[in-house]
Amino acid sequence: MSKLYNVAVVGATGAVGNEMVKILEEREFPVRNLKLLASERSLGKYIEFKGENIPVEVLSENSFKGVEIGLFSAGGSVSQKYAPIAASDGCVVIDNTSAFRMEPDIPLVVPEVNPEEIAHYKNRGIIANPNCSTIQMVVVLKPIYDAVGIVRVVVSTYQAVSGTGKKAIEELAEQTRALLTFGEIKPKVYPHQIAFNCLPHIDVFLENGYTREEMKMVNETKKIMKDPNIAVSATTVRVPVFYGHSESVNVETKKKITAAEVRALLEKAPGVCVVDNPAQNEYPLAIYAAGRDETFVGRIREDLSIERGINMWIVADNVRKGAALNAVQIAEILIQKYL
Ligand code: 25A
Ligand code: L14
Repeated sequence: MSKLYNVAVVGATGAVGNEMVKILEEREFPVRNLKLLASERSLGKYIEFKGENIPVEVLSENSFKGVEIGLFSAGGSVSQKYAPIAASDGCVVIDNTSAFRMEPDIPLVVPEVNPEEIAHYKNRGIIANPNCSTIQMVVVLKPIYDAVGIVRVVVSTYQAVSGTGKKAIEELAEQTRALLTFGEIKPKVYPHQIAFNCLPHIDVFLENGYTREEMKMVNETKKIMKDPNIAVSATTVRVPVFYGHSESVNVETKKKITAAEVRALLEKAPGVCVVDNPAQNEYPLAIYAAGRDETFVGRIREDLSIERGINMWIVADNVRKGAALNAVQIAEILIQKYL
């Protein structure tokens, strides 16, 4: 019989943690024992895994004895504190927060792009899962980069509220209901009304005028693609969508490539699904990407304003490929090759 692993999900009752549990079951990850961890607020809750109701336990320093793989998604401060504790107990941490992503000795991995980096989990026992908007973009950029090189990327995002977690999903639903029934709304999670609105503001503003979400896209793209010379300019926008981030991406390539050539490249690319048939009104849409594993790309066309430019529309389920699925894919490679 093949080997089974003791797995812990930290933040199991959250939007991403819940999806991690589902994906472990769906993909038949070889789990011996599944430990569900969250804060005291979740005590008394159960989550179903393979037909069994598993009680949620309160995260503590002793949670990781005998655990081999820890999937973390409970926020940056939880990871800062508990990922090193887990690692010192011999648990390999796959961390969904931004806590460790830019640390040079911690691998930042998208399996379709840089799976070989997983080997460096040995440095600190931690592998970082990139930002959701970055993951879906680099999955599409990589084949283009390998074929013709990339000089510059200009991206604007249209991000779903599920990226912020459960409270934000509830906030969009409540505001929508209230506004349609002439009720009052009181923004809590976001600084302004999100229903029927777009907010050019994700994560906090930095001194350079960009948000931290925008700078994650800049810095993480360079690290994952292993090319500090790729210029990236990002504007990240929250839109009233529950699941699925959309992105308008403009790429300036080193060598000329046509739209047809890009389409042909992406049709063969792992994890990518080309949906590009404007004559039939077919292009990627968040409502169809939700619940799916692929990164969808369409509206592929040449940029008429420069010599070597391509425009695309890229959509993926931010909670799956953007977070939980990517983490489980990393875990799959980890056990196949290293554990
Ligand atoms: O701002 P931060 O700290 O960086 O956190 C960012 C948030 O983004 C989500 C996740 O939200 C996180 O809290 N997230 C993290 N990584 C992500 C990624 N890659 C990501 N989102 C997208 N992509 P979430 O609400 O979906 O999930 C939070 C989970 O973490 C557990 N948790 C929180 N603090 C913890 C902790 N676990 C251990 N120790 C801690 N200190 C959290 O469990 C959940 O599993 P919980 O028990 O705290 O919450 C269970 C339910 O309670 C509600 N709730 C949340 N906060 C409060 C609350 N109720 C009352 N008061 C609150 N303050 C939630 O609805 C939740 O369902
Ligand atoms: O850095 O609120 O992975 O949509 C990505 C989603 C931070 C929060 C990250 C959101 C998160 C963000």
